[in-house]
Amino acid sequence: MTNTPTNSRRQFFAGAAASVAGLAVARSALAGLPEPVIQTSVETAPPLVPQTGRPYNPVVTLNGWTLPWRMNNGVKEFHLVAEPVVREVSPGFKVNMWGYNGQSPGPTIEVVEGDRVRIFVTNKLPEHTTIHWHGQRLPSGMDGVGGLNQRAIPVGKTYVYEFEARRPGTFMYHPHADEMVQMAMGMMGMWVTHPKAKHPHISEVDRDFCFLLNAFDVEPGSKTPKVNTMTDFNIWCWNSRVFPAIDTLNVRLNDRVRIRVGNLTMTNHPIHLHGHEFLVTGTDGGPTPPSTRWYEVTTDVAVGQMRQIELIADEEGDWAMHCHKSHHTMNAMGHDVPTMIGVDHRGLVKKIQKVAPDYMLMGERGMADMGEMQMPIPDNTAPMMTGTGQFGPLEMGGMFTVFKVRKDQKPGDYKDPGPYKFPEGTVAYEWTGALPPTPRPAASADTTPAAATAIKPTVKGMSH
Ligand SMILES: [Cu+2]
Repeated sequence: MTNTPTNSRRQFFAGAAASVAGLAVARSALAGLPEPVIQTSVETAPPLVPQTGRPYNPVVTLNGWTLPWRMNNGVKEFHLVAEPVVREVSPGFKVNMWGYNGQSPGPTIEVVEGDRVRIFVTNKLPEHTTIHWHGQRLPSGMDGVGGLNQRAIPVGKTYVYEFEARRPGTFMYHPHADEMVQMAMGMMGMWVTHPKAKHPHISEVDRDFCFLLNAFDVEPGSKTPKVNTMTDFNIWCWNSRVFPAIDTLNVRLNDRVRIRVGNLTMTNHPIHLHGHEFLVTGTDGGPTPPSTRWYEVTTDVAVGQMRQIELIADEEGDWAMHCHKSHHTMNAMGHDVPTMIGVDHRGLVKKIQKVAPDYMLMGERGMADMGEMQMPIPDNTAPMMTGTGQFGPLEMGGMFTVFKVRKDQKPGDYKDPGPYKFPEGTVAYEWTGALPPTPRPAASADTTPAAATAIKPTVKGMSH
């Protein structure tokens, strides 16, 4: 392939003063665009150790992968293909999405601060698209807002983005054309720019994980997300997967661990880790100055934000890591269900079953039965509360996984070590001694509704 002088390309992209020769060179360069790498596996790929370009310590994308590149005359060249894909959100639950290179989310792009990057984007969607490189410093014409910064990429065409990765940090990419539909269909990916040298605010870590928070609205039994949903999504994902299909984060005891999280849903997610405290070492704007950091166990990731957290994994065990909005750790659920706790339903079920033989009553003792019940659900639907641990059902779904800390996990080994072997005498246990008498109120509970006393404001000119 012909090496392209940077100057001619710059002129070509500027669209001004491009000589005929410059155009010819640019065209021949495009003719030799890198072969796209396609990945359809939902497995977490091992870290992609750089074979060319400057060295760095690669990240691991949960249930994802890093896009390989080629070096062309000192420029890192990537090829993204925007296309319809089928994503297995959990076993038995496949969703028609739009994504990149065989997956939603698309592959993670990893570069080094100061790298010159050229990204070819081929549009195989049924409509136009663009890519916005969320959070990057770059020339305005490379920012990817359709209509504002560039023409949208027509169906079947390939556009080229080219810029220098100017600052280290955690970034995202997503379309900025028919954005609501294209993001609702799963078009997004992560971008990590590693520091070019030791950075005073970026520590070297033993494990570096990343994933995106994303959400879909898929009606039970259907396969394609509803694209006009604004906030009422029902499938809460990490990298388009739900518990128990989100891979666990497996680390060695005393590892320094960094976890990078980006939020491309339409609501905030308080991300909570059990058993450890962490520092927020990076935000959308890059690494945080150490004087601004404090320890937390939950950090809120708002819409469009990125957060990097860091910790020393110094407590062995199986530790839950999840969004703390409890309805985000469930799969598709009907929420127009009345609260049944405490309702006396004796005799009711049989009466209803005379007209509706499949009728089941749920919730009179809470909803925990849902975790055990093999209730018939429509085909291609993730169970609402699921997953089984060594002690029974977890009754979880959605944005939940496990942070596994083991002293015998090998350095650099990301494989799931299996369930934690709890040392003798360290698990919550049943009290088998005598119980004190349980105090009960003398009379039955008062079920009279509390009298409501309302004081209506009197506003001149208003009547109720
Ligand atoms: Cu959440």
